[in-house]
Amino acid sequence: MPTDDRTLTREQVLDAYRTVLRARTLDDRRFVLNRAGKLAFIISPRGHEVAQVAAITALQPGRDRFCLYYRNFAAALACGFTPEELMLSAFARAADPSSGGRQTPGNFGSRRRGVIIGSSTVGPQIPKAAGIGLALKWKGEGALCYVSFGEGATSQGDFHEGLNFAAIHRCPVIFFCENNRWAISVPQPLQVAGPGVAERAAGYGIPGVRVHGDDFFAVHLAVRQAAERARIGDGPTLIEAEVLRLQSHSTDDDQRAYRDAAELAAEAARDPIPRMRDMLIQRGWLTAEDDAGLRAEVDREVERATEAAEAAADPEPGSLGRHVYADA
Ligand SMILES: Cc1ncc(C[n+]2csc(CCOP(=O)(O)OP(=O)(O)O)c2C)c(N)n1
Repeated sequence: MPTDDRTLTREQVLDAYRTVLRARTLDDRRFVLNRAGKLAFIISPRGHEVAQVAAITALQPGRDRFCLYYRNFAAALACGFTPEELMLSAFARAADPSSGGRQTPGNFGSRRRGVIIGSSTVGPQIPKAAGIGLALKWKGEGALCYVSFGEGATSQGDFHEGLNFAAIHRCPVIFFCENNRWAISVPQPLQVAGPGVAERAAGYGIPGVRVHGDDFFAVHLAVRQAAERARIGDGPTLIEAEVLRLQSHSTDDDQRAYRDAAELAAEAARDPIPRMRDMLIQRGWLTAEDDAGLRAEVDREVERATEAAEAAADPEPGSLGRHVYADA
């Protein structure tokens, strides 16, 4: 796969790396808070971060629309959510911008960033993105809709309906599958028939691309090319990024119960973040001292975000029915 040096500056790639570090550091902190009984439930992006940030870096938050899924913590940061906002959501505080503390953390929503809130159900964001894509095509502004999901979601009817509709109407949509090979405890061969996800694009007559999700430039290039096609009216693309699930499905799961210990150890040794750091060092874009400095800055940022979110107010109990029942 060619790299994509021509379109990204050193600053943009370092900025992306900072976002990746933010996602990981926030995730580590959320785990500690969960174990301390302060956060009820979290879903980790661990292993997916580089792919998520590389993809969003090829798009235009504020112009494009984003239908993210619950594992898209790093993607949400790349779309412009701040660490404090994501912590407000984790603590279910009133100031959480996604839902005012009402939704499961991981259902990201922000009107000004074009992030369209979803639900925890697997798959419905996919046909929704196809419809949004059609609306964007009618508006003729050259914007596109990006939608992400796991490989397990590709066995849902929603996936097939969404791809079919977007392909027929040549909607400007990027279907981005983060394939970590597990749908909770169900491995890919028991969930996805056929050789993989990218091949499914052929059934709808659209391009299907498979990329290594730990290769920042490869993911970025695949998404940029899909975006170029979408913006000139060439329709949707399906991208399958191969990623690692370095954590259990959620804090309510323990993957050691159903995954081989040797496989887990081998995957842990292939963590994409050190790989991205080494790539930056090899290019002369980062030194080990820069890296340490950056990590210390991100640690402080996450510390501040945690303190602010923990101290923030809960939603008013009297507002419990808001957005659920019509206001009297
Ligand atoms: C329609 C529906 N079925 C089942 C579930 C329970 N569930 C939540 S996440 C999940 C696994 C999805 O796996 P995948 O799409 O591969 O994404 P991943 O979580 O691995 O990133 C399942 C079965 C759900 N939320 N919605």
